[in-house]
Amino acid sequence: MKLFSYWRSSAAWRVRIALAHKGIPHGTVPVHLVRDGGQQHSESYHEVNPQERVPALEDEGRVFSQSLAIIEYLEESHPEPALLPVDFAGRAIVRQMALLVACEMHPLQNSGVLQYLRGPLWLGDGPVAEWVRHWIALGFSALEELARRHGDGIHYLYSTGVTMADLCLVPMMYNARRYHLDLRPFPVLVAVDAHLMTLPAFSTTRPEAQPDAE
Ligand SMILES: N[C@@H](CCC(=O)N[C@@H](CS)C(=O)NCC(=O)O)C(=O)O
Repeated sequence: MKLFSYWRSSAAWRVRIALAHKGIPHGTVPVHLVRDGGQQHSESYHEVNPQERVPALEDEGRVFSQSLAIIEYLEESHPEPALLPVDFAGRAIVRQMALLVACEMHPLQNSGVLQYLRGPLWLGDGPVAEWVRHWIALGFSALEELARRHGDGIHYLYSTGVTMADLCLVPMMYNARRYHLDLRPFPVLVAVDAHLMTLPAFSTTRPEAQPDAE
């Protein structure tokens, strides 16, 4: 298995955590999202992922993109340890939380989106950072409430074990800190993030521990 990744990509970090959590051996191919005008736009990477984004996972000659689709693929091909609960309702709640982060929050701060704000829309660094903080805060408000309803309030977003939702939370918390979001309104998320970062699957895959980290 081969993961196309960028050290600071939160979508790629989700997949790195899933691979580590399940103990799946793999190689990593760094794709620098800034250097050379963005290596994701190179001809060779376009062959890997026509969407020109990371992550992508190559397994037995097939390539998959979209972090949550990759994680579901890993879940089905390597069921243990599971990242989804056994009951249907539990699975729906975990996917609800994961999708809230991956589909509602993350796309608004993707590097391509921020470049568009800075470039054609002429926004400076200050307003761009404010844009990122605004959308993270809005998403976190809902996630904090969901975590209170469905989690143990201190260790995990859902129930009493690591799920796909936790894989989405930790990289988003990293982004929130990168953009200096005030995290005081989200004490449950802060506690869960702190606990998850004590687990090797999360800590060993953090951006700074990547071979391509700058
Ligand atoms: N929904 C996608 C998001 C992928 C994505 O936006 N990746 C970013 C890095 S976190 C990227 O490759 N950006 C490069 C670009 O927009 O040119 C997923 O979950 O995999």
